[in-house]
Amino acid sequence: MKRRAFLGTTLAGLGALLPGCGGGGGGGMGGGGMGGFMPGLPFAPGASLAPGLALRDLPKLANESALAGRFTASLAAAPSNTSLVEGRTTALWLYNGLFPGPVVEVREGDRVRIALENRLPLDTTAHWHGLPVPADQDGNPMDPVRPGTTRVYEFDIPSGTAGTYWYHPHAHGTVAEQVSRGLAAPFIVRAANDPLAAIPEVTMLVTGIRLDGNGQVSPNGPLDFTMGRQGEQLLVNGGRLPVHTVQPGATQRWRILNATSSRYLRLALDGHAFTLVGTDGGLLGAPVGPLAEIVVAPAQRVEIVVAVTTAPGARFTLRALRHVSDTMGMGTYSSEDLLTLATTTAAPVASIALPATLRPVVDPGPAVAARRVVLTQSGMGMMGAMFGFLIDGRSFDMNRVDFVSTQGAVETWEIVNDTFMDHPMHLHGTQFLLVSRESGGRVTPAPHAAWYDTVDVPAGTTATIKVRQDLPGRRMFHCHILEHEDAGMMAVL
Ligand SMILES: [Cu+2]
Repeated sequence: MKRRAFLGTTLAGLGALLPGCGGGGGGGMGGGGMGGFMPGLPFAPGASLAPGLALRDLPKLANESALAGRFTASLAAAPSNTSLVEGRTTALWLYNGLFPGPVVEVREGDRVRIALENRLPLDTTAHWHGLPVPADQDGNPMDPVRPGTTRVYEFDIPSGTAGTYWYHPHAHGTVAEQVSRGLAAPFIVRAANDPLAAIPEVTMLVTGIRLDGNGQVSPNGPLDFTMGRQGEQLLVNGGRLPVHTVQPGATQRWRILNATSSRYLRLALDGHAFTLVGTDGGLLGAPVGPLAEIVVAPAQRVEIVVAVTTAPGARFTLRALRHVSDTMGMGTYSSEDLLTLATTTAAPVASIALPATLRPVVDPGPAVAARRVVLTQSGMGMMGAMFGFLIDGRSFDMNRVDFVSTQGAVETWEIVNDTFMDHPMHLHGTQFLLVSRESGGRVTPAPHAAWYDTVDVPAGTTATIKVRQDLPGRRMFHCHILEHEDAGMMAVL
């Protein structure tokens, strides 16, 4: 209560300072008054953004190694003129010319070697989001890959890390721009023994796109750097409102990745419930469900099992339901359709039963250290933002170390959000457990044990996590609203 009251006092009347912020009509904050961006695409969609095409199967990054246990590949990040809407080509930045980028698929125990060639006009890196790779191989902002150069990343995939990850640039100050222009792709680690191996699976990478009147990816403005990028249309595997067609009665495992810069995905599928089987760091101890909806914060992933209706020739909509991500309603996103699930007219197939247990999620044991990290806001932020968002009162400086942990030591972190916005906080180098949440003085234990690398910390609340870094080196801790990260909401562990 105290925190909310404080926020209310601090922020009273702010709405009057923001031009065009009338409370977000049908299209949320992306509408007309926000610097001329259209809430929808400005042209009759042709080419690849036409709605209603079949859900694309994302191409895999080819393994150039013939040796068992080796994954060797090449990525080039480069400008690419791509036909997204009719009558225009859109200047994107892509991995290997693909929108979205190719899926890296490896197995536990593999030795990975990926060469990244930077053909962009600015620094980039490849960050292997969520994977426990050595600090100097993790695409930190301190290790930029300069334009015209190639950097080889090399790391092992430990056993027990099977799960759904992703990769994206982490060059400081331009992450939001690089991702919004197309640089993001899934990274899937397969287990030697997957308890769900019998269930057909689909990877769904959710990204956002916002084009200006010339069909170009519109740059972020002050409002975007304050609230996160506004007014994007959601795409699944690079397609708009794609149709995913399955046989009636099918059981499917969906790996859903939130690769948008700032959009909370509150997912619901008409006529169906979800069974949650995995989070950022892989499978849960046991299936959780049925769930009518599930929130996937920016950068998070979920693995869900969907028991598709036995009705033939039916259609259902997967939606990102209305979500409010701040205490003033500025970051209000109205419900948006994501995808159509359609059943064929064939006879129903037999459903596949889920096992009662999946794999042990082992608590790392009692904490030997406790840390309290406070998120606050200041006046005028960087990049023209109306607020700066700070971690322990500081803005990012890559030459400073903000926190020191002991390698191998279990810690609890209380992450206190004293700002008016929700922040999905991401820690590099490891996965952690959510212990509890506190809101208005009430503590709620985590409903089940699950591995995360990104935890949402809603405005005015506290999230407590339990974490252990097994590898030494400098790790990033930051908000995964990419505009906040670029504007300095990042610290060095
Ligand atoms: Cu944030």
